[in-house]
Amino acid sequence: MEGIGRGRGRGRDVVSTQTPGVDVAPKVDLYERLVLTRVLLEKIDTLYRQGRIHGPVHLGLGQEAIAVGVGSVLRPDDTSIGTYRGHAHVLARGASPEDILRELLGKRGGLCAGKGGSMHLTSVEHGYYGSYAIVGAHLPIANGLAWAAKMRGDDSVTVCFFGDGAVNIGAFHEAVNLAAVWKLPVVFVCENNQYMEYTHISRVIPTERPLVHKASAYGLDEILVDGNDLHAVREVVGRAVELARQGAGPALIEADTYRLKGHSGADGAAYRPPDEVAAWAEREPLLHYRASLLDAGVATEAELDSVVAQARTRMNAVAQAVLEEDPPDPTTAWTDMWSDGSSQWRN
Ligand SMILES: Cc1ncc(C[n+]2csc(CCOP(=O)(O)OP(=O)(O)O)c2C)c(N)n1
Ligand SMILES: [Mg+2]
Repeated sequence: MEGIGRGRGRGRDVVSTQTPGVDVAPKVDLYERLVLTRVLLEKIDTLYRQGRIHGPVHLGLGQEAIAVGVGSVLRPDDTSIGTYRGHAHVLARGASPEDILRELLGKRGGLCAGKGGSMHLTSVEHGYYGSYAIVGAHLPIANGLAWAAKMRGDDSVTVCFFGDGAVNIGAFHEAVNLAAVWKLPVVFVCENNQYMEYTHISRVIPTERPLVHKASAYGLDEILVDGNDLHAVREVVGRAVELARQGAGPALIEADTYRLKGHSGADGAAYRPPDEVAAWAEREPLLHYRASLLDAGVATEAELDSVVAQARTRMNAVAQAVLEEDPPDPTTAWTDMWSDGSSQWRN
């Protein structure tokens, strides 16, 4: 697959795109962000297996370039929203690994005061409007964020992440249709990791591509990007965000990727053919970006190894410190049910 595809309608002509304003030169700081994301996810995996995290965790190991790439082209006043597979997405908006781990470990200093957990990461402070466990439910909410920006008259943009499984949900079609009709500044990013839970997409979607082949139904461009290529994600999403900012309306982007582990921590993913897993492992995003840095001569193997070692040391220290922190005070069980902090029933 080409790194970038863009065409209009069902013709699917693939032409390269250049994004004004997005510098796609390989950069060590972007590798640092990818590595930090990877080691955070690996740490979550370890803590889950140690029985320290209660409730399910859904890791985006192997999908990091999408969250990092999108985060790198957004402004602080832009908003984003996603699914239960949201650790990388909130980190990419500027939340700290400390506050993310606090939330997962049920500590009072967590992003949601330790009361939300892995599937509900939210940080309005960082423009991240939540992780949604009901597949497809947040696409209309993304429209609301984008509509609010339009009402305010500012030029902020909303990015909505979702999985390939969401394209079979009614709310997906309602949201994309309304966004197109109202020209909302929202960029829909489908992380096509080829599976919805334990089912390959070919068993439940009649077209080769879950998202791209639906774009023309809404008068939108067909945009396919290699979601394991950080350069390509930055270039393609950066362009869509810029167009939305200028008032050109929404975009649908399908980012091809693969999760390196199971659907959730409890899933060993034995249903996936070993040769498929091995082929995708060779294309995983950190190897890809590392190779581009070495090819461009901007860093040595030793320097990049040191980035990984430092990130691991930092994450070990963060986890150790957070594990010793206090859980939420039980009296806070009935606070923060509403945005004003209260829990009074209202109708
Ligand atoms: C409306 C709804 N139906 C079913 C489920 C159960 N469920 C949880 S995750 C999932 C698979 C979603 O797959 P996809 O959208 O591709 O996201 P991925 O997990 O691959 O990131 C399903 C069916 C749900 N949470 N919500
Ligand atoms: Mg999926």
